[in-house]
Amino acid sequence: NINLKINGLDVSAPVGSTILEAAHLAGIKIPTLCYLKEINEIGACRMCVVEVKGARNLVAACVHPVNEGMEVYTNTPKLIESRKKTLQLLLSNHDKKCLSCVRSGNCELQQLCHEYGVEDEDFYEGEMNHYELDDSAAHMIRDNNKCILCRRCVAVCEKTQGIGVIGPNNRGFATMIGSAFEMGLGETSCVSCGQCIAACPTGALYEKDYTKQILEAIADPEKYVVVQTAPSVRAGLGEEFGYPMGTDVEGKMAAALRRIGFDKVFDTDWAADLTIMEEANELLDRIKNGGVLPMITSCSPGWIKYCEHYFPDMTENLSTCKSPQQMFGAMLKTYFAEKEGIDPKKIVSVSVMPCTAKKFEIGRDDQSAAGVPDVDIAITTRELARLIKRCGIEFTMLPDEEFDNPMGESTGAGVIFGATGGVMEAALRTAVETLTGEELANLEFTDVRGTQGIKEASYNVAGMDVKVAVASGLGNARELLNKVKAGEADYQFIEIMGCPGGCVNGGGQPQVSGDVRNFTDVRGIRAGVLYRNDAAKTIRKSHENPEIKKLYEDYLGAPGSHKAHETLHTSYVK
Ligand code: HC1
Ligand code: SF4
Repeated sequence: NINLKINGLDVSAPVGSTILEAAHLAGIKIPTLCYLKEINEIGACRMCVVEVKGARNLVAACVHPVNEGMEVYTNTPKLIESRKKTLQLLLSNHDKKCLSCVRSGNCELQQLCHEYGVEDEDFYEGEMNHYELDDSAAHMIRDNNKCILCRRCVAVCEKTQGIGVIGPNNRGFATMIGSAFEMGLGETSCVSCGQCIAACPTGALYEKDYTKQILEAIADPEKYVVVQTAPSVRAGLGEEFGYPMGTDVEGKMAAALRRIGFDKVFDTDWAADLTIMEEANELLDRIKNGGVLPMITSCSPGWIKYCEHYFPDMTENLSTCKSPQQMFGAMLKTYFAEKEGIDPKKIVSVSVMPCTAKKFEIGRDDQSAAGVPDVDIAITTRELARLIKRCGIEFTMLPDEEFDNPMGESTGAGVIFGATGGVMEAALRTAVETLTGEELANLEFTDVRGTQGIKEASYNVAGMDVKVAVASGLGNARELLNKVKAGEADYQFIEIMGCPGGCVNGGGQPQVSGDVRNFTDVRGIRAGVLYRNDAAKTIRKSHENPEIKKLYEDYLGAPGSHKAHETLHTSYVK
């Protein structure tokens, strides 16, 4: 360890720590803005400056390593004045429409201005840039008038996702973040993952909001409006209402949706169980009949788009299963509509997702089982929180309520879909029991759990070696797929999720500010909600879901049947 003094306090920190990390260990917060741990460590914004005894200039704590005997000061008047000036300079070229800003209340720039007493927003008056909004992508808006050039989005897109469709254009005062040749984001190979939104400290990046359309549909007596909620929404939504990260708000969420006025409050988890039935069947079929292996999961639309753009020769490896969101919509407008005698054209199918790519997925081809789109509106967890607040619902005072039946019934296998490795574990629970014909002694496949970017495991099932791999975050996916292509691995089944950690860390989840994110295992804490939810269920295997069994008996026949193929499977473009 290295011993140093921070603000006169003795501090000991591991070798290689930065001043920022050492201060954190000692309970001292140094403000940051451009810094994202392991993603954007460029020391550019100057918010984290500190004084080091003997050093001539102020140093950036986020990148400066600690040395033995170092004396650091983090909150002298000089530093506070310097940070204030930095903020004033940022504001001098910032569209300060804070009242209506989507990030008002959790904007990191606003928070710092507040903390540093920046009372004169127009201190440096002068020329300002004016940019057109970029609304060309299906899922998001880019508003460069609120961009502070921190480059967090650029780094996430490039490093974490390995995509790199945004970067700085021009120089000096004219510098702006955008795509090459100033193309609209929608014209690039952006995969709609929304990880850039999650990384943005201000209101420069945000999802396309469809809350208004939902309220209009609900108010229309001609419409039958049904909502489904993704596994991960219950693991994140509470953060918007002051609950600590890691709180399961499933019951309150169902109650809130009912009070908003949806005709049925259903659960994507039900469709996740259905996905497992179809996907496990497809896997066993490919293994037995010489189909293309490894088979790769297809629930994450950011991943699907990535595969189509960057690994077009591997689209045959993708499972043909629609995602649970789309399977849900398909069954809603066919099975449920027929059963209840409702015209599918009158149904408005709404999904709440931790994901922005789901907004893109609903418009894909071959996603309309009843001749109308399976899902009409996909909103994020953040939009749902907005909707709840706009409807005057006191979330914390709500009772816990249940989902409606039949499409609200789910098993523990369905809920773990939201964590990396969860789809794999759910599929294994069903595939192994189908292969062996015996009940699993232990249904927790812990090798595929955890937040590592790439995981591998091998299981001996009925005398056969089944090799599997799991990757989350598209940079990790690329690494894994290159291994497969180079013949260095012979998996039969791979799970890939577009966002690092899986859906719990999706681009549509509640914003987590940089200073929290840098020192918190957000993915692990939210995933914990799903694993506890699973462990508390009496039924934990998809093939034992009574409502799914009934769906097959009454409507689909068997997994992989003609009808199942017509409604629940899809195709890809190369
Ligand atoms: Fe996901 Fe899925 S788990 S993709 O990560 O397969 O978004 O939560 O809804 O569709 O079920 C997201 C989450 C979600 C689908 C399921
Ligand atoms: Fe990059 Fe994803 Fe943002 Fe698109 S949505 S610009 S792929 S980080």
